[in-house]
Amino acid sequence: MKSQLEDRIRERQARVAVIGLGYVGLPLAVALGQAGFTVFGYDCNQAKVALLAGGDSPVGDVAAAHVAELVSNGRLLPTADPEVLGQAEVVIICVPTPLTKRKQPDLGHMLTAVREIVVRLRPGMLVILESTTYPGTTDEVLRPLLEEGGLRAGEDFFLAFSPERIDPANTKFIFSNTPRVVGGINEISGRLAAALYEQVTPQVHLVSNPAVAEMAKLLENTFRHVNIALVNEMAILCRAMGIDIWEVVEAAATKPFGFMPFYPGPGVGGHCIPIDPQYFSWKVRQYDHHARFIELAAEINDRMPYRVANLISDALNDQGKPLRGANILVIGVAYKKDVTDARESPALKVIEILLKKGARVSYHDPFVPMVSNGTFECKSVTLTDEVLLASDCVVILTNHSGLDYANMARLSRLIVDTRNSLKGHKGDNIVRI
Ligand code: SAJ
Repeated sequence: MKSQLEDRIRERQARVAVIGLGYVGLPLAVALGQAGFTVFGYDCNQAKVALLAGGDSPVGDVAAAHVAELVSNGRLLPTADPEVLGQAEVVIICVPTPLTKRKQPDLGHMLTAVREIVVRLRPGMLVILESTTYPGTTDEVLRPLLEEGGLRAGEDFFLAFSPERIDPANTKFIFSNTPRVVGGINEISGRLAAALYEQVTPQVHLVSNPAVAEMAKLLENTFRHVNIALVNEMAILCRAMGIDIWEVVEAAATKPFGFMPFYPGPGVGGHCIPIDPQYFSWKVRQYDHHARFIELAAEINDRMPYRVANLISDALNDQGKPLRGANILVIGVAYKKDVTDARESPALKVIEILLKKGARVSYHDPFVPMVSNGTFECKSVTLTDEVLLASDCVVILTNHSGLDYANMARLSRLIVDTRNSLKGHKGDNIVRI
């Protein structure tokens, strides 16, 4: 049965609503608008909606010019009014799925979105969840909630899951050239969701149900989480043995098959890698299993900020200086290079630890003008020779492009490099992770 909705999707006439216009939802909304769809961009954040309606972009990887063009030609309609959901034929949920303080899945944003959909759900609508979550969420949580209005999933309306694969600041792999995985609760749901993504991505990989798609996403990110932990542990062991881990990884990476380089760092930040694997380990415990790899990896990655603080303390000690009262200049607080996001950044943990030990900490990050994590709040300082010379220790936590690392190596009394930004530089003042 070729549903009317499938025709409208393939003709790009279907009205689409995207819920959540962050680093996942906005690139999707822009891609759909550029493909010719009319897109309601719904976000509860009025300030963000106003910014978008003014033709600006709150997401670094989305050009304001693209937003402005779509808003002016009526393809993208930013709004904070959930009523628009009732006018859509396809609704895509792209809201955050963080962890609670007890490291358990927090589906609050998603459940709010579902409640706003269910009261406006009409026969023939397609609902797609993109937010990363544990296997079973679409079928066991979304489906019954959406059916509370009396419509039957898979028959009266359609339901699927398709994980986002946005890699912030990645200019090589972007929305329009990254394949999609799609899983519907039944054949028609999968086919409709696949038809939608076929309009905006090069390859759609249709799987048999939402749980496979949910699990594929968790495998993707757990793969990174575990391998980052492996190389962090290797770094600790190599340091104990006086071996340069960076040289080791570079050498191993010459193998053209069966190896993928990961690099040590001050810990794992962002809203995905430190979080998504915890969704999986939480779920498997319901089956009396323990995802030991994930839990061990989290333990290793979570310890890295403390190891960096100890590295700084030991390096100062070698110069006869206590950490207490030392002037520490942090270079980079974003969770990874060339992004403006400091959420879950390990740099915030390192700063918190140093402050608790009595150090005086300032930071420079051209991408992040101010940070606060509840225990401290500070603004980025201008990076000058004077600031470098006045620091007892400079510590590189995020290896942003465009910074003058050679000058830092030259002027710093002591510099701790957790990102190999000083590769090729030598000096007794340089300490590497
Ligand atoms: N990190 C390391 N060593 C590494 C790689 C990363 O310490 O070798 C650290 C980074 O500095 C950062 C954290 O891990 O603090 C996460 O970095 P990331 O690039 O792995 O993760 P995200 O959250 O920026 O983006 C990832 C995507 N990244 C890649 O595929 C390269 C992808 O997994 C997902 O599309 C995205 O998460 C998501 O939204 O799930």
